[in-house]
Amino acid sequence: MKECEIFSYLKVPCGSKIVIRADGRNFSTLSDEFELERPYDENFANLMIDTCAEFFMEFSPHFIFTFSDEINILMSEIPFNGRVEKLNSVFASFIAGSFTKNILKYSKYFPKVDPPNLKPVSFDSRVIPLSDLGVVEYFKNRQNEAWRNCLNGYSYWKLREEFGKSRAVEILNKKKSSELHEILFERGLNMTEVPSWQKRGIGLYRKNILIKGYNPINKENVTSNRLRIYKDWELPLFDEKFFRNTP
Ligand SMILES: Nc1nc2c(ncn2[C@@H]2O[C@H](COP(=O)(O)OP(=O)(O)OP(=O)(O)O)[C@@H](O)[C@H]2O)c(=O)[nH]1
Ligand SMILES: [Mg+2]
Repeated sequence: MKECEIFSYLKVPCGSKIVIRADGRNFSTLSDEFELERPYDENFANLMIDTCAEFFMEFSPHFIFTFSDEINILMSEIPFNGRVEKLNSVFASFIAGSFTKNILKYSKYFPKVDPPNLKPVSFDSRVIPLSDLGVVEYFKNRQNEAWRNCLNGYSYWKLREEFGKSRAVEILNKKKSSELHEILFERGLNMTEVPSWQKRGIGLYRKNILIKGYNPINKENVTSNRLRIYKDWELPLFDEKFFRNTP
């Protein structure tokens, strides 16, 4: 029957890098059930980041970019012999398991969550093979999506407070981004003051961090460099230089 497992032969093209994009299933419902702050909830962002960090420790990717309920993972060394079925199923299940476990850590911030009755969360996953240039374009594109999401999210929730759901959707229909800025500005929100992580997303990568210590033998303070997983809440706009300099 092995010959019936036709998709198990599907592999990532030789020599290419890949991005795996995982996305939370039905997180609009989850955000209502957890009563997340709108449009952004910092505890939810931390929960996503802890999940990304756990993934980093397990699979050593090159870079992770997350915003909203999506996680973009850049791998240059590809495990499972590049088998697409393995990559999608193992990564999505690891992320879902880690996220579900980490909810317990944050449950005090989500009073509506009842740990014994917690429903398992699931993520979908897709594999995207990319060239070096394609990697930069891909992440620029996702960062633009984070920005659109941010502008639309603030506009929608501001208008919804004032006019209710259907009228807010009607007003927002086909508005240009300059008009959205205007709508928000008139209501006292200047987008330049919105935190960077909401506009540009959050990145995880390895970074040399200076560690201060004390050498008891020489009785002197010492410093050393260690490669640590760095959680970047202040990402720049992505460009080639960013990906060249990320270790
Ligand atoms: N309130 C709140 N909601 C969030 C936050 N981050 C993500 N979300 C929710 O997550 C959803 C993510 O969008 P989608 O992935 O398109 O929606 P989905 O319901 O997960 O749909 P599928 O991915 O197709 O299953 C948003 O629509 C929000 O409802 C947050 O910080 N606060
Ligand atoms: Mg989703």
